[in-house]
Amino acid sequence: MNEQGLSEREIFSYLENAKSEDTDYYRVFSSMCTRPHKIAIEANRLFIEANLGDLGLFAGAHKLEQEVVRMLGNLLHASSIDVPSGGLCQSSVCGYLTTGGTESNIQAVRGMKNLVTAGKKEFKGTPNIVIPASAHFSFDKVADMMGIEVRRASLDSEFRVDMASVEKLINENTIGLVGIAGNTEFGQIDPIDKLSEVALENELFLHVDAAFGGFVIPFLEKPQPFDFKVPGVTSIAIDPHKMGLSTIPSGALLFRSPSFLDSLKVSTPYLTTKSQFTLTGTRSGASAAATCAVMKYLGYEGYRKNVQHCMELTSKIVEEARKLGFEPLIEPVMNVVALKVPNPDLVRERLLKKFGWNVSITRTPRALRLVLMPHNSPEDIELFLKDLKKVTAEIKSP
Ligand code: 0PR
Repeated sequence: MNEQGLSEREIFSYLENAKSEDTDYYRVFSSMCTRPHKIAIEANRLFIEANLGDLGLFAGAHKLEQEVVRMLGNLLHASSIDVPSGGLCQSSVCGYLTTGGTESNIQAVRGMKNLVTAGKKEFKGTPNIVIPASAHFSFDKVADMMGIEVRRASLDSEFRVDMASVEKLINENTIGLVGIAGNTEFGQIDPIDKLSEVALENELFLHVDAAFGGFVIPFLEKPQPFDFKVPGVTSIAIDPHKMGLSTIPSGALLFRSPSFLDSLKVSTPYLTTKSQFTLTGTRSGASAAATCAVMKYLGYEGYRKNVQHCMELTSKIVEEARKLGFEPLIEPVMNVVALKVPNPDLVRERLLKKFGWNVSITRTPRALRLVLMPHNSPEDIELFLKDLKKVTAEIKSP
């Protein structure tokens, strides 16, 4: 730090300089985040100092958080849950706003572990969870932090978790299963109803990672079952800072039962509240305000239009890519496309270096991964495909 402060002009010129190195989401097909909605930005500013780590001081921001949990509960069919309202819960759902999918996934598994431990179950070895091989790398952090073995089930030819593989991996030390509703690389949805049957049969928890899909699937023409309507689902991660158009950091974790929140509690003797069930202490009230505002502003109709836009872009890119001879790995389920192109790593590099397109690559098999987000337009797709054609032709005959 410098001894004497800089002038406002100097600071902002310094900041502008740094900002010029950021992308503004133009030509970005690699991100699951997007520009926040203007309403979310305004609401965020209004609550910039609010700390949800000390609820007693920020009762207004806390009300907004509870309202978001209630609205998300409705979106995810929490009405089908039969738990008493009040206490830790908003109507029939319990949960809180996290920093994103990573924190939600960590806390969901921590809840499973604490509940099983409180039930005094004896383990013959390390407790484990069974997750799909396609799960987000946040579960590597779970494995690292929590003394839990993370067992990865293989995928079927459509990149959904293979149920036979899940059943084979379950043993007497298994505490829970994870299904993904909108996996990071392919946008595929695991068979949540089948996972639910197995979870109920074996008395296991079932966490659904809908960090990306939570704001997509309910607005598709034919939504697949993935939420609390499915009886075995015990928790859901859903991220407003992805397809929810809120500001970063905005995640949410919802539980079917208040016992989960209870199991996460630590006492906070000198705060305005007696206990805390969140992972982080100080939390952004601005994020709660932003999410609340954008959800109320857009409503179901607004999000439906948002998803429709992204799905139209998805259909367009698949249709046009096929004309160039590039097939998708699967028929897209949501706004994520993995295209089979020759030498995808080189194609990716050249698209970026020559034309400034940001795309990513799936792990296995390697394919060109495109996430079609609200910041993309039909014109972008046309330009992108022209450049893809040039780049792939060049690679074929250098
Ligand atoms: N679960 C799923 C299914 C996800 O796709 C992600 C993130 C997470 C959990 C973790 O969420 P947080 O990163 O909010 O903790 N998926 C994207 C990914 O890792 C996140 C992302 C977003 C990456 C924008 C890059 C980017 O520019 O690919």
